[in-house]
Amino acid sequence: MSDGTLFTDLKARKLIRTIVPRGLVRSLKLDVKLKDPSDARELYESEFPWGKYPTFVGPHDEWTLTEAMAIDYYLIHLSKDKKAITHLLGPVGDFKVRADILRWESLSNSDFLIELCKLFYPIVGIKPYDAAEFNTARGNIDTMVSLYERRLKEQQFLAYDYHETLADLISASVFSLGFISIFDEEWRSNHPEITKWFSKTLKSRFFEGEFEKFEMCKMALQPKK
Ligand SMILES: N[C@@H](CCC(=O)N[C@@H](CS)C(=O)NCC(=O)O)C(=O)O
Repeated sequence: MSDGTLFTDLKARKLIRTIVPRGLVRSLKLDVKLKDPSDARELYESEFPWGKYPTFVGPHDEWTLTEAMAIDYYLIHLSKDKKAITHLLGPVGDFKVRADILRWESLSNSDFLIELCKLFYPIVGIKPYDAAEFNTARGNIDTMVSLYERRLKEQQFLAYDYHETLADLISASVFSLGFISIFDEEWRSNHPEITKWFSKTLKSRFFEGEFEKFEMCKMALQPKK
């Protein structure tokens, strides 16, 4: 009996919040099935009417989970590798580090990704271009980028100086959307700490199968007007 099913994006739709859970299932060798929601429409409609990814169904279908951060947390605890658990979630009892991990996870998974999508969608033509909205989002991104930058000038990774944690995995997966679209060569030369951190984090063993062929944009892509 498997430990459950992760409903994730198996069709390369660039659904950012699905990257980390998939990487965790692979790298931690979890006994969790991976399924695309399009292969389980009825179940998805009855159990997950909000229709977002990722979602998780426990063994025997007796319980479900939504929200990427909660799913990541649960998947990590399915691992038998105790060292990997503290590596990703912080040392047991160190509430300061653990709170900091949650802080960066949340900023990246919510505010930062939402603003980034306001730039990305008109670039790929998913949403119409609105100059005021685009410029506001650009300003918000710059403000939030400065928070990551300030932290990464002080230490190698966001929440822990010595190695990546779940905070870095979630944040780097969100930044990947920026690096394929707007964080171009010029931006990268102005943000060396973030670029170095991103390249290092992408090589994390917990991203198994996710970023093998990743390419950053040369020039920032422009919105379709
Ligand atoms: N609050 C949810 C948001 C999930 C979410 O919006 N996922 C996006 C992918 S990153 C999605 O399902 N998009 C497809 C859609 O909205 O149809 C979480 O943190 O997991």
